[in-house]
Amino acid sequence: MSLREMSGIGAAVVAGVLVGFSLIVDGLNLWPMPASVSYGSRTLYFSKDLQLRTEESNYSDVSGILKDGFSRMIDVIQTTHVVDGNVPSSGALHGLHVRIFSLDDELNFGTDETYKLFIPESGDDTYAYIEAQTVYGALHAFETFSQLCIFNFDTRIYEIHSAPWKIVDGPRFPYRGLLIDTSRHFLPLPIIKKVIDSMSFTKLNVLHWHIVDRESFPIQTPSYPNLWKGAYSYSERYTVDDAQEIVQYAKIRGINVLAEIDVPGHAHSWGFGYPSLWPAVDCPEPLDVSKEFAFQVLDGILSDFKKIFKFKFVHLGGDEVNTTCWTTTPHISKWLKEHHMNASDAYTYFVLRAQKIALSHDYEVINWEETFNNFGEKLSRKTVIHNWLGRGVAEKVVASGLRCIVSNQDKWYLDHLDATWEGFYMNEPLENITKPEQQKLVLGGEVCMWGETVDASDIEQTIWPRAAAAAERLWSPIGKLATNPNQVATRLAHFRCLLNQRGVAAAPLFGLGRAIPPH
Ligand code: CP6
Repeated sequence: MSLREMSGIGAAVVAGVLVGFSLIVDGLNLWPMPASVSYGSRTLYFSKDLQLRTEESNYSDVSGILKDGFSRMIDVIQTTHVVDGNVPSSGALHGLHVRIFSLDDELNFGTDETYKLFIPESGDDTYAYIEAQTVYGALHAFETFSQLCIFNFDTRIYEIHSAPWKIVDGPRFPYRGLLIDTSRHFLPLPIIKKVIDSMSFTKLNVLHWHIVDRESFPIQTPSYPNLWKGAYSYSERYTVDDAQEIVQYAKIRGINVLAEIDVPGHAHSWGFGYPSLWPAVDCPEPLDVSKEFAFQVLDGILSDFKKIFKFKFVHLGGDEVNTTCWTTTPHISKWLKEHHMNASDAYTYFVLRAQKIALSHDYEVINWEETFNNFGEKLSRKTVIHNWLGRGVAEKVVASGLRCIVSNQDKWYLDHLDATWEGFYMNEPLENITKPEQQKLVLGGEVCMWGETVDASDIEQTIWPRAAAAAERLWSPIGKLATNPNQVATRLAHFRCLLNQRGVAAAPLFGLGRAIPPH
């Protein structure tokens, strides 16, 4: 099948949804594909006023996460269409009955995200039934349910085809991330919120917020209030309240926020507020390893972060450290000699000391892979290594007993505009890792939207739909994943259109990053 034919089928499928053909109603249009799906051949109908029932739940929803999630789902399916038709007396769906076993709404790494969704064929008082350990599993069930709802333009009501549905689902990996970078380009809060919304549509669960880098320091840190003098401008900054708002906005959608502060490289902007952190004005990176003040500032930032970012991990970077400024700046080279260190010892010293500070604030640490490649055996055993440079790294990391997150740049870097969705789909985090105890150490993966070449104007269409391809890889069990990406092109094209309908500027599958399709 040629590319052109393929995109033609994508369009036909969308037309199928719009006019209510039964063409697409065989469960193929869920994204990501659930772990287990079965369905029948009956149709259910609903218009407005789907009810939420929660009796038999242990969870009491004082925080409103369930109720809000339910009304967001209703909004997302009803804002796209004017739903004003009458529901036939037979086959009416009245609502969703949700049963949640866990009492609390704590969200963190490893929170149970499994759910079961049963949609019966019909009865006197027909309710879909959701069971989940936590409210976050129930949110995933709502998302799956919303993807089964098909608007009928003739009757102007919603239909659910192929009932009864029985879906038993949960994630393949506990860590399913997306990196955004607010240092290279400032991203206004509404844009970050839109990214979070769209992540919830694909069941991604970690927003890796690369907040600070060499270009700008946009966040308020009360312990060292001059740091955000390194922002691009007075208004391009995040207050503590803004950051808390992001964390809360993400939390009620089941998404953790991983804060990154990348040291000792990638930290030029710290010195705009505190110039003594630079080795020299004309040689400003990495942070001055000889100064106690550098570690005091890091300690201050992490104590500020601990009040905002409740995820059990913090990311301390540690990549791309060029130590030239340490050896060429007289006071630092003197300090190195006094401490019997060469530049690479000093790099090790800085990263290990930064780790200790984070551990003292009760964070576990994620570091980029160079730290492992250079001095892996010295790292805290609580370290998670974040791969980016190459493939085959996860293998070595887990063989050494450390945990790993996979983001190899050849496949999962969204800033590589020529990286294709097929490449995103086919990137397998467990490649060459066969021992079950080592497989468990691969926490998951993350797609990275570095900020040098994107901003609020184009971040959405650069992320989507390619991030969705990775999201299925990270969610669906290996047996549900296509062995050839062509097998999922139509379903992904359909999901891409769904994103568009929900106001997400997801690019065409055969648009971004591709040469003009052949005729
Ligand atoms: N910024 C930081 C970056 C990158 C990294 N760290 C990066 C390097 C190479 C490519 C894309 C991004 N921009 N802090 C590497 C982890 Cl190709």
